[in-house]
Amino acid sequence: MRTKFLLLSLMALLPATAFAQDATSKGVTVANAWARATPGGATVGAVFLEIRTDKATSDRLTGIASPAAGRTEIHSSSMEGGVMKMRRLETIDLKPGTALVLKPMGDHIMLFDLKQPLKDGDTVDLTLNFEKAGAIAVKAGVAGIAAMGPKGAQTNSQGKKDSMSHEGMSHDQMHGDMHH
Ligand SMILES: [Cu+2]
Repeated sequence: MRTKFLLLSLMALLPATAFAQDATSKGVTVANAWARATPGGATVGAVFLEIRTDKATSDRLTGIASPAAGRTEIHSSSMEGGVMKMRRLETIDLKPGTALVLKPMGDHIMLFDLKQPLKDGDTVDLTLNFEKAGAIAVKAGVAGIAAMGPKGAQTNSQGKKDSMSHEGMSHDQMHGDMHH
């Protein structure tokens, strides 16, 4: 309890621009959560983050919830014959001592039926549910529409677009008939 109180106190001292909040439960840490801003009218968004496990911890991500969205899904991306394909994952197994990095072009979390567009500078509340670690809540900072990483860690701040990203293409095109 004491540690938790101390952490909360420290977090309160962080400037509002420091979005990334790590959260840990039973050897599972969720870190660097961020989302991309959505174009006007879009009702689908994407969230990226890292899930790390301690050396002695194995677990399974079983679901994600967000008050910002009607529904969330975990997706994997892979190139098949030069085409980016997405597949819904029901769960993700976490091996001991690993860091699973969800990122653009890779695995990601989709937010469907967004209550409102995600705007640069907003934060999105997320709760990740794990089989053993239980619920871990984090806040995802919303970065620019073409961002390739969280704020403060952007590698292509020039807004260089990757042709495979969700943006520039509707999610229906991107995901084919896999949802709804
Ligand atoms: Cu997707």
